[in-house]
Amino acid sequence: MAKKNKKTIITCAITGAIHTPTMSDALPYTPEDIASQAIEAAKAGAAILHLHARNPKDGSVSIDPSHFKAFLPIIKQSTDAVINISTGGGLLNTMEERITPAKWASPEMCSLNMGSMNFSMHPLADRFKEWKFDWEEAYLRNSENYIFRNTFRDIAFVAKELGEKHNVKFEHECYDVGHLYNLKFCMDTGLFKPPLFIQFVLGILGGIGTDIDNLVFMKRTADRLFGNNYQWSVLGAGAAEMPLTTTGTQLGGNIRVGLEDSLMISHGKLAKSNAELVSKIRRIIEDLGCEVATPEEAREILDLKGGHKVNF
Ligand code: KMH
Ligand code: ZN
Repeated sequence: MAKKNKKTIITCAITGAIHTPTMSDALPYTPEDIASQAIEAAKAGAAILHLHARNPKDGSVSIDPSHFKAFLPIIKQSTDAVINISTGGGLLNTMEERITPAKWASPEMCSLNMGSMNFSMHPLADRFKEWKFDWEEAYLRNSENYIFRNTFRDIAFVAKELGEKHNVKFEHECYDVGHLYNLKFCMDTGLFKPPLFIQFVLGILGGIGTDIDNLVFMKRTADRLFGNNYQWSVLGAGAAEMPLTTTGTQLGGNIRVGLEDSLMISHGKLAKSNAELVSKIRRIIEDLGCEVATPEEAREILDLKGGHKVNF
């Protein structure tokens, strides 16, 4: 059981690059919707906001800094939450392109994916017959042939461009146990300093599955590799979102929810918003005797240096 009074950091991943507008009317893709859902999620208890951008005309995945510029200042004005910008990009982007928004924004935090892998959403395409926008079906089907490229050289490049030059803290996204060993290797070569913030990502097609055994295996492996030098969080893709984040809380971890990772509030029922997902897990966390960390507490837990100057 989780220790009483342990503060749990909630990350909310607002829109991502997996789901498409046809799948849920709640998925935000205009700057106004991304901003208002992010602000509401922060009010509901999210200390970290993990953000991708989309093209406001059709909801397609965008790494154009102007699309980030359209919502980041609005979010910053209304919340103190830690802004975390994705470096995941879309299916066709190079690593250089993927870090363009973060290089411009210089946020406190960015995602950093810790290994190359298949990363596919193609089975989702068979669930829909009609599409809101033309790009959606091909985007999903093409992911069947997609390699999510995150080589050691790519990782070192991001560490230099964002970590070293912009003092960005990373959310190290680990989709399988091998990614923890990649991270350990990189840490030993001096790329990253503790405390690390590791996101265990379970349930992506191409990564480790959502079994509780796998979460325990990831945590035990990370304990062995990083000892006290890390903080961990867990996300479960799709239907596993609430069950796995509940288990993660019980194991003493931090958690991530949001429409990027799951569109469902409960089995078969679409969530109305990111804030609804945050509110639900917040209630569960509090029922388990834990407290939700404020943004300031999250900064302290993750050793985010004060005085970081963002560029938005
Ligand atoms: N949607 C997550 C499973 C990133 O933004 O860098 C993967 C992700 C990647 O969050
Ligand atoms: Zn993401």
